[in-house]
Amino acid sequence: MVTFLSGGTGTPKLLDGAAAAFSPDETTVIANTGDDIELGGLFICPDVDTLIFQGGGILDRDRWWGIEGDTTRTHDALQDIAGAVGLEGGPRYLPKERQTEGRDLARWRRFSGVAEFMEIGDRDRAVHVTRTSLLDDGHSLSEVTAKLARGFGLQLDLLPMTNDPVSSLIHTSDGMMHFQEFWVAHGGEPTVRNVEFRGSSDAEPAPGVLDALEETVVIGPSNPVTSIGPMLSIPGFGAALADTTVVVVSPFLGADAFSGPAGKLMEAVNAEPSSAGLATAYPFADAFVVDESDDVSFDVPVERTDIEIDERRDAARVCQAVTRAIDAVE
Ligand code: FO1
Repeated sequence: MVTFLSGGTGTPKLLDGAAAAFSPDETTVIANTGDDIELGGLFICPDVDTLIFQGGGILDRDRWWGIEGDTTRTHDALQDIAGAVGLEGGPRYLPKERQTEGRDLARWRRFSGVAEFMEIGDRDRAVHVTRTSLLDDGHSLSEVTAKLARGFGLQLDLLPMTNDPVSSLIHTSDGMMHFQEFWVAHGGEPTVRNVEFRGSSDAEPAPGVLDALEETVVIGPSNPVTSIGPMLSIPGFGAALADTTVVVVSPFLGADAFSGPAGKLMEAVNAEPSSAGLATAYPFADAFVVDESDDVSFDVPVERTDIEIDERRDAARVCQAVTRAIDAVE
């Protein structure tokens, strides 16, 4: 049995090759929900959805989010209406008092849908309508995720990290903003001062998460700060990782991260923005997989391979290195 911790791009890419090394029936994936967002009343789980669409074979693999070939008629209509009524585009964070009203899960990540600042495809939106309606009907995020995963034909078990509101808020030189505001609306440009996972101290791991963390854990090449950081901020999560075998796949090729703002965010939390910083981010790691050109050293076993993942065979190669790293520890 193996458990992967996943954000929205790096680890899903690795999972493309996981079946070559781990049986899907014996694989659990715990997904980050810190960058979930409520937009125009719809609850959106970008990392969970990437994993669902990937497992269902319909992921837009150029962008690594959304559904391949999806249309954007509703999204385009929202821009047209906003223009017609004279409302400029851009994120509209709802007033402070509205952030803690209504659906708990949306605390501190609740945005107006006027001129929708994220592009939501039409079929993608249907998933959000379904998820939001099931949540309003009293189902937990775990239950909804399991239903969707089954419906889309996933073989592995997919768990959200928590059923509680944990919101990744980026404190920048331009003020505090939700992760999606920082990343999508501002292109990850503002200078980051601090990263906060609001709500995490009151959050609990979702059902099944602590059991899954008793198995061998693989932290894929995801952003240590905003993809894995929200998980580590939940009480009990880090302690569980300290008690099991953890193999970390580096998301860094030298000082360059594979995707997203990992390097910049590492610096903001005072960790070196390279593989060397992973020892700070993941003090419980028992082994690392790094690029063959990376001369980083750790005081635990290190496996080296070409860790760049463009195709399934690359992912399979990195997964083979993960199995060697597990063997070196267990
Ligand atoms: N990323 C973008 O850069 N622009 C978008 O308009 C956008 C829309 C979007 C809609 C649904 C979804 O599930 C993901 C979406 N993403 C978009 C990706 C997302 O912002 C991040 O890449 C993940 O949250 C990071 O894992």
